[in-house]
Amino acid sequence: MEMKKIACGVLFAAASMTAVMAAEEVGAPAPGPSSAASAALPALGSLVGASLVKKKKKKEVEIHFQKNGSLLLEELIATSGGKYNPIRMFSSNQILQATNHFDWNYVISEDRFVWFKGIIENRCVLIKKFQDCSLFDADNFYRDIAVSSLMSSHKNVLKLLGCCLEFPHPVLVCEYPENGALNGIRRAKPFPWNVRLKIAKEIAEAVTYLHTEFPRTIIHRDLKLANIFLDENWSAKLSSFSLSVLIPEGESGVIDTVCRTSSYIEPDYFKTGLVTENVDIYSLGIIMLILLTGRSEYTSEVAVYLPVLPVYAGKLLDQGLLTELIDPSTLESVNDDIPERLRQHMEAFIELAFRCVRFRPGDNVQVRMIDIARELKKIENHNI
Ligand SMILES: *[C@@H]1O[C@H](CO)[C@@H](O)[C@H](O)[C@H]1NC(C)=O
Ligand SMILES: CC(=O)N[C@H]1CO[C@H](CO)[C@@H](O)[C@@H]1O
Repeated sequence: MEMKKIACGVLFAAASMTAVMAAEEVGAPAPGPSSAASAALPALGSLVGASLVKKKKKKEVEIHFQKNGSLLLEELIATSGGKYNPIRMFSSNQILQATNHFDWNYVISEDRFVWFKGIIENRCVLIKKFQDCSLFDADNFYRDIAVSSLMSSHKNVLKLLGCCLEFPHPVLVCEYPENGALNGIRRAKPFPWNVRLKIAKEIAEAVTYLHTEFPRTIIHRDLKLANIFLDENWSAKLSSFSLSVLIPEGESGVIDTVCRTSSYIEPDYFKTGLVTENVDIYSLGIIMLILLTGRSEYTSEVAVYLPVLPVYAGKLLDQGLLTELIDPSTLESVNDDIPERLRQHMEAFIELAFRCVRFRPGDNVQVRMIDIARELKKIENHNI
């Protein structure tokens, strides 16, 4: 509580200072004690048209900054309970320069956001700009920044370096993941089974942290390949917290709008709007099935909201057709039988994925993300 007061105090002080400065620039009398403003007036009289336009633009930028800054602060306080790190602010000039004015040649990935590769201060960065905003209201933008910042200390989260609030919508600046987004990469570079297993484990660990480490449980709600990046060492980096939801204290879920943003949507949430940890667990199960099978392209609109992949995988598995289920590029050679050890790992992995999507009838045991992370680690350590 004390933290909150102090933080707000600082912000209000900063905001009223900016207000005074903005008023000076257009020559309007500043509210309150006006000695500074009137001292600035004679100088304004001699300004030429061009620089007035420039100043006006500067004023707009400052107003964006001010309003949006206070929204960000509110979001930070809400998500962190008051204990948050300062967020570095980049200027719109830095962003425009780094991306050559949001040049499409700099784009490395795109869905609801456009991700630009840029260089700021001799360092490669990933710059994230929101594109289709119909799904989002202002809270979503600031939540992304606030939760990314909270999560940035985790080694499997795409680190937020800072943001820019001088555009109509915030722009995020993140560390640059050398191997790009997982959705783009799969087709370009097939990667082996152990990497896939590691990605699943690392994402489960990052989400466990999200669910358990903060004053209130936070649900990501948008786990999908497009929101997972890979660094130069193929470490998974979770990103994009704009749809994340805070669960009220003492509750296990909260009703919210159903965001039809992915094919990984948990059926109960889809029906009722109830967001619980299961929403993330389900999506992780789908991600695991995709990693295993290499299949994720849903083409039909209908299929998107049905658990197609679990049903499909279940059928093949019931017929003992593991070889047909798995992505051939996980194996050394297509003709090889799966070695016994590998087969065991894959079966344990798929069993776990089914627990996440709760596909097996009668299997009602509630799992938590931390259990999934532990099981994946066991498989990775050949400890099954
Ligand atoms: C990748 O691994 C190498 C060797 O362990 C390490 O020096 C480097 O910092 C790692 N890169 C990243 C981005 O973590
Ligand atoms: C996301 C968001 O709320 N952005 C706002 C930042 O501030 C400007 C100016 O006040 C608004 O127009 C944007 O909508």
